Amino acid sequence: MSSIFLFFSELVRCKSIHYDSDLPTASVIIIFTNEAWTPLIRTIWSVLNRSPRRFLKEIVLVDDFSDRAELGEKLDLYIKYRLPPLVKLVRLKERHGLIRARLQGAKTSTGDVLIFLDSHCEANQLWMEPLLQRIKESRSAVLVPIIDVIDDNTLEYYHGNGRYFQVGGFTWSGHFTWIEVNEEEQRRRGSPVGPTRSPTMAGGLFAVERNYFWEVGSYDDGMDVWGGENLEMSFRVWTCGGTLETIPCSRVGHIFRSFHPYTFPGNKDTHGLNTARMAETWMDDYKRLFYVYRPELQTAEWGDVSGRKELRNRLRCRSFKWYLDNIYPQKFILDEDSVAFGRLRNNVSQPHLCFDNLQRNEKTPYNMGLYNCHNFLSSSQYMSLSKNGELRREEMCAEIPTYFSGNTEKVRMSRCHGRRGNQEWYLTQQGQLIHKVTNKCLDRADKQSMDDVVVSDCTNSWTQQWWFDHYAPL
Ligand code: UD2
Ligand code: MN
Repeated sequence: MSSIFLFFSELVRCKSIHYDSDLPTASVIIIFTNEAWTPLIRTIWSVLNRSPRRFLKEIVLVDDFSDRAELGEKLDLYIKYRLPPLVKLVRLKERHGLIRARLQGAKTSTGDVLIFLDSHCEANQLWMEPLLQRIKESRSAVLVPIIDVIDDNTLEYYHGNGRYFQVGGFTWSGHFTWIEVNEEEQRRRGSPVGPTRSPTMAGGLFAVERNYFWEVGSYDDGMDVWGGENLEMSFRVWTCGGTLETIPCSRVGHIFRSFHPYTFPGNKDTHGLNTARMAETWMDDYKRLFYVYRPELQTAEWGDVSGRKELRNRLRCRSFKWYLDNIYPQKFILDEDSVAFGRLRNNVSQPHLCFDNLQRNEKTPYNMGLYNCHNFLSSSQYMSLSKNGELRREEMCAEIPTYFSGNTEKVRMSRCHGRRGNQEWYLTQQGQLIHKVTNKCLDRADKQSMDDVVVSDCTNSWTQQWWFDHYAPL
């Protein structure tokens, strides 16, 4: 009942917003390689049907060298006989990947605003006006709609509850994540449907003023096929004077797929290589944390980024530290927001055992493990004791179930909630790590490599002495 009410009220709120009659025009750029016929056609028709003609200057389709038969002559004929002349098609003569395909689309476009879409989307009602209106007010705002889910099996459009949405974050491994809108931003934006600042964007669906797109450095054309360009653009826009915002009244559905329906020429890890280019250019010293997760990329062949660094200097962009402090202050910095970090080791007997996530999936809660200490600091053994007393990894914090009554209990890693409680620990001079609420100590006990780590009653035992690699100066 209440969610229906909320959905209704957000919808009404969005529909009651006034949009100017003289908004800038838009070129909608849809890139594809070997897209299936029906989602591509669905994307095109949803844009045609749901965008006011006076603002829709053109739709630019960019074929990134597809070889599916139906995308050849059949598509040419469909465009010629079934679609209005404002739909244009550019065919690339070799496979360029989505980054250079979008660059080609942008070069071809003549509208005031560029709106990029993936080739398996459905633009919803009133999707375009809120984007154009905001760009009219702020030409350096790069905008993303709310991305609704289209089921990849049934192709059904899920509308969500109409109110709740997340914005973009990132992991130190260089991946995009969805995060909550923090409280400060909820206050700053004023209305639940107001433009909401987002630290990063997913990448596929966004609007940008055409000249600003070029001014702020378009894309890194040294990036291949897929991946990484979204964080690159996010960090670049924020640090070089623009903003990145989610516009809640603009909604576009997207088919999220669990595989890539296209090849990666040369079987390259393009996401990794592109992200290394991004880290080298934009992350300053913080690239050290990216390389903790991706050590092999430090020496990989990600090519020359001097041109991108020159761009960064020319635009006098701010530092990555500025970005972290001002745009993503809630982001946990493993080695800066901590009183101690590194491997967390018990030395009582050989082999030394270290905390290790044992490659367990960190998206859901898991038990913390122990493993022989590596002779370097690998991501699987990286632990931090945060300034708020969390014993944590990037997003997951150690806790002990509150129903704990016996002598020993496993250490559970759950999403950090930032409210201390059962996620609060402290370190003693003797190296004990004590869980505050239960007053129990981390204990190696009789455990071996690959076992789960436990807490038990505090004693003077050496099995309860733990050492971090690094301690912050007091
Ligand atoms: C997400 C983005 C996607 C892109 C990617 C990171 C959303 C909804 N999607 O992955 O746009 O930013 O993250 O790079 O935010 N394509 C080509 N040539 C290629 C590969 C892909 O033209 O070599 C096209 C493809 O047909 C599609 C678009 O690029 O239209 C994005 O590819 P995707 O849908 O496989 O990426 P996705 O949604 O998993
Ligand atoms: Mn996609």
